Amino acid sequence: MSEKNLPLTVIGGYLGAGKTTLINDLLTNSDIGRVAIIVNDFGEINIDESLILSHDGDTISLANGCICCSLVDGFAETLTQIKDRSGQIDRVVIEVSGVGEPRKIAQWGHTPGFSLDGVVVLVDPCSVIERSEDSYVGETVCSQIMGADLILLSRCDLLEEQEIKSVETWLKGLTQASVLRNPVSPSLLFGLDKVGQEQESSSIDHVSATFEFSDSIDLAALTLWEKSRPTGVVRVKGFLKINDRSEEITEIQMCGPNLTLRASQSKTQKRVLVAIATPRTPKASVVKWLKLLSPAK
Ligand SMILES: Nc1nc2c(ncn2[C@@H]2O[C@H](COP(=O)(O)OP(=O)(O)OP(=O)(O)O)[C@@H](O)[C@H]2O)c(=O)[nH]1
Ligand SMILES: [Mg+2]
Repeated sequence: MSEKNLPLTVIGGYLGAGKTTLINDLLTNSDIGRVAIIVNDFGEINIDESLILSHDGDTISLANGCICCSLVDGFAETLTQIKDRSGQIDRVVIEVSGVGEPRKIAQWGHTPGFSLDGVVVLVDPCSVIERSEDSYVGETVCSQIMGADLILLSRCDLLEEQEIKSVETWLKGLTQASVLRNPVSPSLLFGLDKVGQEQESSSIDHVSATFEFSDSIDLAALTLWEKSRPTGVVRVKGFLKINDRSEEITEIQMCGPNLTLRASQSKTQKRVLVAIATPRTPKASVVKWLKLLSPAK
């Protein structure tokens, strides 16, 4: 008996573009069937695995019938595990790390038992043009865009109409993919025409550092610490216990210049920050900065 192939959607886009937010919106707001989500995060500790709503451990069953897998065992092994449960799953969504090449990851959609449904790339219109011109990250940002079957603009809430339009015009010079502004109906993300092209890229690795905290942190110390961020650090995320805040664990998000704190929705008890910096940033400076936040004994 031949079973139907599971449609596989790849969601990419540069660090902090809004990939995990999109996946959580899909899980909470829509009826897209039972989804297996694979999270391929960058850094030693997979923060996104905890940021996916209702996640609880390496492989979980969600109330609405989704499972979430971290990539501890690699793609081939993870896809085999999903295929073994294919009767319980309607589709697969992969979040590629913010420095990864979604079009390359899309090759996994040709694994027996799966069919590539499309590559969606999130683009942050506030920063994309500047990043595309950066000598270290420009190639990564542009090849992510050129590999997309659909571009989804996040953070349109933060820009004027004219600014968004000029980013849309710029994107049309780079890709044939449709460009939509998030939020969109989930149905528009699936069953895409394959217009994305894989690029030859020689991009250099980003730098990541992780620090686990045993003590709670004062809010004032965090605010001060954030201002001493070394040049090159483009993304920080994780969880902390912060004095002066009522919740047990606070989610920390830093994308570009913005620091956001909110009560963690995750069941994780981790207190850990992952910082990611552009290629050639000295790792020692990032580690030293993370350690500065730890209260002196
Ligand atoms: N204002 C605004 N903030 C957003 C939007 N989308 C995401 N964010 C915020 O941007 C931050 C990063 O979002 P994520 O969804 O974690 O981004 P990501 O692409 O998964 O990040 P990485 O996995 O680290 O590459 C979070 O604080 C989000 O709440 C948006 O459309 N508007
Ligand atoms: Mg993410």
